[in-house]
Amino acid sequence: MDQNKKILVTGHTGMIGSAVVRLLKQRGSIQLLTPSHIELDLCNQAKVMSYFKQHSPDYVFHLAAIVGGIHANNTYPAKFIYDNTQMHCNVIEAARQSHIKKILFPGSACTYPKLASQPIKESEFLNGLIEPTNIAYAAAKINGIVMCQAYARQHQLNAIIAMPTNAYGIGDNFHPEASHVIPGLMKRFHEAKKQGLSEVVLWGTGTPLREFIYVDDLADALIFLMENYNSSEIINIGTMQEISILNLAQELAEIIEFKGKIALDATKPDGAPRKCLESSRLFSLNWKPKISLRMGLKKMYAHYFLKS
Ligand code: GFB
Repeated sequence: MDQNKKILVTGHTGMIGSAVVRLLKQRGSIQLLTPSHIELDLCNQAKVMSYFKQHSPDYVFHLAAIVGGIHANNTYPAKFIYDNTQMHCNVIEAARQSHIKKILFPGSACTYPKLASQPIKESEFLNGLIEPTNIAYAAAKINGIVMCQAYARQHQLNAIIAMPTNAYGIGDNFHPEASHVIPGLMKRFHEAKKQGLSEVVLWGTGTPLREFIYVDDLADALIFLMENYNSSEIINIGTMQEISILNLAQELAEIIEFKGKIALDATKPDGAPRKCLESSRLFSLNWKPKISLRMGLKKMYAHYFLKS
């Protein structure tokens, strides 16, 4: 990306958006556009159109989204589908009207079928039924992906679609019910250790397999794709390392030095049984993640809980 070009990052206060902004700033004097919610309400079509007209961004990372873990997805499906669809419809159409150079739209591993063959290749997209706990969020993301591909075909919009695996790290949400598994458990283990509790409860059976990417690696991959990838074919971003939720919990307990028991609450949903992305297309372009799960968990724990 040329240093004179303007880069718009929507969702710059979120976990992924703030990591992208951090990395872009480290690269020096690029012109970053990071409007606040008051400056730019992405759900308001007229405001999005006029913002694009006024600021003429060249590159757009559309990273604003309503996100949450399994419980939030299951509890607020209307918000997840309505806000997310509205935001990306407005942004993609404004991108077309203002002739931007390129837009990056992130899909999500949860748009793949619940029982997709593993590791999940890009060709699994729309090849089966979606996991019911996140159908509304996935449907919004599927709409965004298909919209990018339609705009690329009909209007030659340079829209690229990155499909990230589950991300975690600095900027994560620790809300006890709305969070994803890593921040949720990290906080519970930490509190349990502090209060001398003898047990921490995991949601579900502990058997689901997940792949996790540290947010700095994900941000690096998104910038890499913006600079090096020009196709509306979906491209996966993962680590190709998977772990069961129970093993993840044991790893966290070790890092946090929680010595009590890990119990299971099987009345809570497991979600997809396995979600590991086949990322060899990305790796063959010469991008690889740098931060192991253990390293990422330690960094995140130190950042949030070991501050003096
Ligand atoms: O992180 P998580 O909510 O995301 O849950 P998903 C992953 C697994 O961890 C599930 C289990 O099997 C949960 O049942 N789990 C155990 C917990 N304890 C906890 C806990 O304390 N909190 C949470 N949150 N989970 C989400 C989708 O699915 O993945 C979203 O709902 C999004 O749409 C996101 O795509 C990346 O991988 O199950």
